[in-house]
Amino acid sequence: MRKFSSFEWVPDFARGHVKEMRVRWALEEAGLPYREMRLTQEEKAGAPYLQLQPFGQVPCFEDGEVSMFESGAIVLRIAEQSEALMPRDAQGRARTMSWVFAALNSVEPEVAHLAAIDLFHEGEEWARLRRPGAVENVLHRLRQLAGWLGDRDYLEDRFTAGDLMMTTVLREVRQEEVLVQFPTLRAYRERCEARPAFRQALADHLAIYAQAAE
Ligand SMILES: N[C@@H](CCC(=O)N[C@@H](CS)C(=O)NCC(=O)O)C(=O)O
Repeated sequence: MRKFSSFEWVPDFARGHVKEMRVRWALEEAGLPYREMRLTQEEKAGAPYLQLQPFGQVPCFEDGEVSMFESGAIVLRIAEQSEALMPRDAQGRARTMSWVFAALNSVEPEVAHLAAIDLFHEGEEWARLRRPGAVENVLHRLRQLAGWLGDRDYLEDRFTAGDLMMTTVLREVRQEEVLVQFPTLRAYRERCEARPAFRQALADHLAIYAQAAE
């Protein structure tokens, strides 16, 4: 049975955005059954969990054959086992992997930098000075992404793990001043979020915190 880690509690701003969502969504797309390993804040820093995830983060993943960590690597592992996430031909596989890495390495760093400024450093002098440059870097990447996407539904000719990963990164762009400039990316994100697998994953993820509040 496949198993991944999640947190039994996270602050409000993180709900719906914890990186285990990527794994949950991938497993739903693939139609593979799974179990969760819900961690307390103490457990994530404990020696047993650090054997599974050296940085004390979620998600980690086990499937009976491998034990691994890093959401991108885990999603690719699941994609290897499901054509729903990655075509079987060499070119299709290569393009899927390219987009997974593009989301994580080319787009996410800029998005995460701006998010950190707005979520964690609002009002600090350095953040006020840095913010315009950080916004411009996000705009630049999103202009390039929108240019590639054009009027396509997905990054390639069908939905892949690359779209899954890119959507989770675009979900971190919460600045209306940025979003308003990219109607096609907003529509792309919403198209991916409308997939039944995403909706199921999000509902199951949010249910953790609804239970915690009871
Ligand atoms: N690069 C890692 C990042 C994972 C990550 O940032 N996880 C966050 C939750 S979204 C976490 O566990 N934060 C707790 C911590 O860093 O102590 C991945 O993609 O799996």
